[in-house]
Amino acid sequence: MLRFLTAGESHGPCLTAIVEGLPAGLAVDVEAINRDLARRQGGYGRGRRMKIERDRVKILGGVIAGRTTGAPVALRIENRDWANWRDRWAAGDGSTEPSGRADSTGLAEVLPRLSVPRPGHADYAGMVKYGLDDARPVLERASARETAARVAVGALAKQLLATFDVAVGSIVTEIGTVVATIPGLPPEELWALAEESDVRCPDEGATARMRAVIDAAREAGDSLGGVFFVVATGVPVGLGSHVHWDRRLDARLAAAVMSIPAIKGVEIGPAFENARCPGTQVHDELYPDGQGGVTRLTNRAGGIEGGMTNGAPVVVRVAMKPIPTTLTPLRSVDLATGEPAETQYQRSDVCAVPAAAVVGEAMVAWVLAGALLEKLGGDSLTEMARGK
Ligand code: EPS
Repeated sequence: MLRFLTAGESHGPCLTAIVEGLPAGLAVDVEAINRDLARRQGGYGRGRRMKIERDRVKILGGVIAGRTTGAPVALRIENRDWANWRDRWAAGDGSTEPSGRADSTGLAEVLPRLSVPRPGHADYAGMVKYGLDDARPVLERASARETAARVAVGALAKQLLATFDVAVGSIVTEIGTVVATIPGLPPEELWALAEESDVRCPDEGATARMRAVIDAAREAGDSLGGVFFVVATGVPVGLGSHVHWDRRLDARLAAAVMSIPAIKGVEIGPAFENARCPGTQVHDELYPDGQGGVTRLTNRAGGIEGGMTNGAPVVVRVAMKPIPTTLTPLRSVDLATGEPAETQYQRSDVCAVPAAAVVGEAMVAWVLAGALLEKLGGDSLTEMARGK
């Protein structure tokens, strides 16, 4: 079983991930991981934090002489911003000892207490759930900073998939009210065009309009969400299974992608459009491919039928809500007094849809790598290849 855990706070010393279950013998390209980390940091609409960070991964276990050994892989990404926080965070003595203050976190002595939850953020439910009078510990872990660790993990999954000719990429198709027109090109060509756009959009005109609405949102002290696609190509038939709910690959993909902060909608293929059409216009008809197999002219199923991959590209469309931290205050309640209050601004991004698309790639790659490993079996890459 392939699994991973992450740990680390947004303004703590580092993010850590442990990946367990990778087969032995996978050549690990650290610079390819770093390239994905840089892609996630990019995107028009990011805030000042991204000027501080320069995410790079350190591998601390599970890889010897450039190859996985089958042991857990330990990854670390440092937070450069920690240098600006450690004194405040650790009560001035550089340690992580409690400050001795008699509130629920021990932090407020050195950091102002955040008692006004931001609507749309984890603040309110997290404070109530964990019995805190300060949102700081909640936002530290709810922060999308954690997704840097996921991108590093996902990059390992991509490297495993690549050895089986599976590729994963993403494009952004909407930011705010701007909807791109996507040229009818193969996924790889769309990905290459998206790489040239600082909003990850393969439509040049829409890229300019997306930048303009992000500028307008920044001016207005607001934030923007959007829509992106993650597509996987070269996926063999039969990953996942129809036989049990938790083995259905569409369900597993939806859960993984929905777990990315601010993601509120996940669609496989044009699912909502399909829901408005009769079945004869929806289902992808099969034709003999002339070599004893089948082919199709359409992919409205998004590459998944009956909870299994069907050999067509896996297409996942994702909706991201606008970031809940806005310069323009929203109405809330000060939980310290019970009185009405306005949210206080915390430094944040205006729009992180292009970054979320890269995180989406990581989560899709992760699920596909796990399903491939289940299908092929094996403790080493050689054994996996034998199962093909
Ligand atoms: C985030 C707030 C911002 C973002 C952050 C997510 O950070 P800060 O509070 O330090 O300005 O930049 O995203 C990242 C740090 C990242 O690496 O993606 C939040 O509140 O979720």
